[in-house]
Amino acid sequence: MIWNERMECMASGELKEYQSERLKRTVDYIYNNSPLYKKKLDACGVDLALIKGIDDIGKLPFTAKDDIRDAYPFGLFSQPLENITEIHVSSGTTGNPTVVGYTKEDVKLWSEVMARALCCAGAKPGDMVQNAYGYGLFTGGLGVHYGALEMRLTIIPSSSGQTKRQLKLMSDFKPRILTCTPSYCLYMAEEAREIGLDPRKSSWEIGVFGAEPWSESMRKEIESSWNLLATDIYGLSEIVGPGVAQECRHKKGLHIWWDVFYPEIINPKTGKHVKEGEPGELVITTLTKLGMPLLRYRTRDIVSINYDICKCGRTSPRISKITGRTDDMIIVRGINVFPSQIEHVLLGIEGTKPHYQLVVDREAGKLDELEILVEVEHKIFSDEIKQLRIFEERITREIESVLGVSAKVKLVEPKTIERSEGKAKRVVDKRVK
Ligand code: DLL
Repeated sequence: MIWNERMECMASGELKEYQSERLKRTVDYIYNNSPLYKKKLDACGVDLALIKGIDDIGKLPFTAKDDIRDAYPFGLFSQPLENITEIHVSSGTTGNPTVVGYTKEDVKLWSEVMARALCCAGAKPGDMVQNAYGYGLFTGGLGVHYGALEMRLTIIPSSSGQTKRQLKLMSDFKPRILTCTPSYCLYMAEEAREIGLDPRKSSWEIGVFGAEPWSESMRKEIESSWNLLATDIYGLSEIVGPGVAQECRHKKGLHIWWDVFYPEIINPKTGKHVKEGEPGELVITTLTKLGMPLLRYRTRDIVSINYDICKCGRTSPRISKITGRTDDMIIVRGINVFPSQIEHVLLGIEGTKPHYQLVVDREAGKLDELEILVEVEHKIFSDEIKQLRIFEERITREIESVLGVSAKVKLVEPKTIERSEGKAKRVVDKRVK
C-alpha cells in the first residue's frame, strides 16, 4: 500500500512543477519572515528574481548547523513564537544545542511523511505498533507517534528502555510493527533469550529502525534474531525528525519525499554537485515548512542517490544507507555525541587536561558501550585511591549530564593517549560497520 499515491508516484515532469512552485514560494516566504535569512540572502547578493524554478536551487546559499546554533534559541524561526506548537532540541558541540520549532502545519506535514514512511515499510491501517523510540526532546518517539495516528494504527507508546516490560507488552498485545533504534532491537533479542523467550516467535513482523548508522550485517542479525523484515528510516530534527526517507520492502535505498524535502548531493569540500550515484553530503531544502524552513541545509550525512524508479512503483529517488558523516559526531545508543562536548567539560575541571579519547564498542547483541579515557595531572595520581575515585565520579557525572548518555570514565596518566601531528584521534569506534 502507498499512503499518498499521487505525490509518491508522480511523474518527474509534473513533480518538477510542484517543486519549482514550492521553492519560489519558500524563498519568498523566508526572505519576508526570517530577518536572519534576509540578511544572509542580501549579503550573498542573490537576486531572488533569478530563482525561477528548482533548477536554480544552486544559486542559493547553503545553511549550516552553525547557522542554527548561532541563532540560539529561536533566531531562525520564521514565525512568531505563539505559532510554534512544538520545540525539539538535539545536542550541540559546545554550549548551544540545536533548537528547532515546528508550527501546527509542520506537525501535520510530519504526520503525513511519517505515515508515508510507515506505509512504505509495510504497515497497514489496523496494525498495532510498539513505539520504542524515546519520547521527549528527541524526535523519534513523537514522530512515529504522529505518523501512526495519521494512519490510524494502534500505538503502544512504550518509549525506550524498561526492556522486560517491552517484551511483556510484545508477548501479551502482539503488535505487528516495532519501531526503535537498531541497536536497541538487538539488545532486546538478548534480553529475550535470557528470560527464556524465543525471539524468533515474536509477533513483530516489521521493524522500522533508524536514528543511528547500521550495517547490512546488522540487518541480517536483526532479521534472523527476530524473524522480521528490518527496514531503515532516516531523518533529522532540523528537517522534521524521522520520516525524511524510508526503505520499502525491496530494501534498495531509502525513498526521500522530494515533493517536500528536496535533496542534493554535494562534494563537501567544493560544494559542487557530485555525479549521480557518487557519494557526497546530503543537502536538503524544505519546500513547504513554515516554522523553521531551511534552504540547502547541509546535513553532514554521506549518501549517494539513485533516481531510477523503484519496483514498488514510487517515483521518489532513493538515498543509500548513511555511510558516514563529514564531522566528528558519533551516535551512541541513538544519542548524538560530539567529542568537543567532552573537551568543554574537561576544560572546566581543574586537574584534567584536554587530552581525551572516546572508545565506542558493541558486543554482539548488546548496547553500545562508551568509554572515555581522560588524562589527568600527575598529582591526582599521587592522591589516595579514595580521592581518585571521587574525582573520577565527578567527571563521570558532569560528562553524563552534558552528553545525556552514560559513559565509563577511565583516568589515565599524562601522555598515555597517543599524540597526533594532524587531527587528533578523538574517537576509536570498534563497532562492526
Ligand atoms: O535521529 C531522527 C530520527 C529518529 C531518525 C528516529 C530515525 C528514527 P537527530 O537526533 O536530529 O534526529 O539526529 C539526526 O542522526 O543527521 C544522521 O547522522 C543520524 N541518523 C538518523 N537516521 C539515521 C539512519 C534523529 N537511518 C542524525 N541511518 C542524522 C544512519 C541516521 N544515521
